[in-house]
Amino acid sequence: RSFSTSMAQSNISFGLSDDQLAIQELARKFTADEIIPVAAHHDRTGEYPTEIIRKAWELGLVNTHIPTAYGGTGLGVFEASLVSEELAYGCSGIQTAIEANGLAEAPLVVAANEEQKKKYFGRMTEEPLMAAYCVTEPGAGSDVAGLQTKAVKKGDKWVINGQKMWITNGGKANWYFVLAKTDANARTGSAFTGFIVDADTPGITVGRKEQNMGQRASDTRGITFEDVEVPHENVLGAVGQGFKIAMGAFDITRPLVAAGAVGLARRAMEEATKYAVDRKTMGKAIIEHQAVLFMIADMAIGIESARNMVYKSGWLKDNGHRNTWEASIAKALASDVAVKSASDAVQVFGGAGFNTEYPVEKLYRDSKIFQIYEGTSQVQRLIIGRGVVDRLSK
Ligand code: CS8
Ligand code: FAD
Repeated sequence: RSFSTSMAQSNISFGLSDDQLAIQELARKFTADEIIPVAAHHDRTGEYPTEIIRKAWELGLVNTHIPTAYGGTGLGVFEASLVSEELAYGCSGIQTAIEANGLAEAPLVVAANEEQKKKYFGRMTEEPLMAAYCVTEPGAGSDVAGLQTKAVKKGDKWVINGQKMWITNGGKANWYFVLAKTDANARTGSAFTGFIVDADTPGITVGRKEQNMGQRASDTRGITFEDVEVPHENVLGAVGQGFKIAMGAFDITRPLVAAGAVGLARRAMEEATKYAVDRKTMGKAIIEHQAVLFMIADMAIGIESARNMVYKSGWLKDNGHRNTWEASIAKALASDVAVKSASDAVQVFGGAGFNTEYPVEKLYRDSKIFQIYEGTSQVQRLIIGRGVVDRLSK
């Protein structure tokens, strides 16, 4: 049997182009010069990394999804994943603060009209501003369909009432993407509407910065909306399309959150390997004890596999294919790899792993959130499992 296309001629490639290598190198150098030296400080103090974000913004490492027509770098999900992995290698808290802009912008990539793009993307590329994605509420996180924030139409305005919780960049954002219920009787796919809301609109109250276990440089807050008036022109897509727009945004950002988890895992592997080469017990370097070497090998297995899923899910999206299933696989796998690799890195360091003078306890604390935000590991498995059933029933 003969095939019309050989593997060499097909469009599958595991090599990065010169441009992709240059983007990766830019992000790697920025991380080494600007993030790694101050990551422990931001972790200890919880100080927001304003200056680092400004420098990253100047280099085009922030707002990577904004098309060139609006002053952005117009990177694909694939290229953006190269940036996320590098930034998270330095500090996944700082990377999360940066990537949360991309998350707020993703619903606009999915559904904004020309005027909205000019106004809100334009703003983000003119100044180093932040934005936030407001979906989760105190009573509904995994169950987005259960959220209670409501928007009611009054004349040519919408009035929003409700509470959002755990919002990254909540206290720093210039504008928010807000998902609110607009039709109590409709089915999920048409019951919600997405709005762009300027952060200085009267009726918005931003809560205190939450004290989190890890990623402490990132700013996480509750936000209350009380009779917040939003002009109809700030409705994203059509009224009733909000749930699908909010989910469509995850198709762009879950591969990038997964890339961040890969970056953290790679840092854990490298720190653990360097330590294991130096540290001696029972007459040899601990890396020569197979029990230790195998922990490092497992980290490499996880990192390589997870990165390949990041690349595949990004590539699918950039080439116009639905990638929801692959994005969930990438997110679930990479999060588990990050948590396991960070935990094992602490193990390799022994007592020093438990101490704040050494780098791996931060990785351990930072890693856990990857299994929770952007959809918990259980929610990813729900999407993946449903996908398996759907595929088999076709
Ligand atoms: O509720 C869904 C879910 O994904 N839950 C998890 C929520 C989540 O991930 N939250 C993260 C918040 S943001 C965050 O944490 C930021 S972290 C900090 C920043 C980091 C840096 C980036 C669910 C559980 C998967 C599904 O819910 P259901 O209620 O079961 O709805 P469905 O029946 O699946 O879907 C309803 C309709 O929507 C359509 N749909 C679903 N997914 C998609 C996508 N694209 C387009 N449309 C979609 N991906 C679905 O087809 C249904 O449409 P119908 O017309 O009704 O058939
Ligand atoms: P719950 O939904 O109450 O889940 C509790 C537990 O039950 C979890 O283990 C979950 O997996 C499990 N569970 C729930 N439902 C099911 C099910 N059907 N099957 C199996 N298991 C299930 N949200 C935003 O909108 N914007 C942000 O910028 C943002 N940033 C965040 C930053 C941080 C630091 C944190 C902590 C959260 C952030 N979130 C944000 C919210 C985050 O997405 C939610 O916390 C997450 O989706 C889980 O929701 P929940 O906390 O309500 O947990």
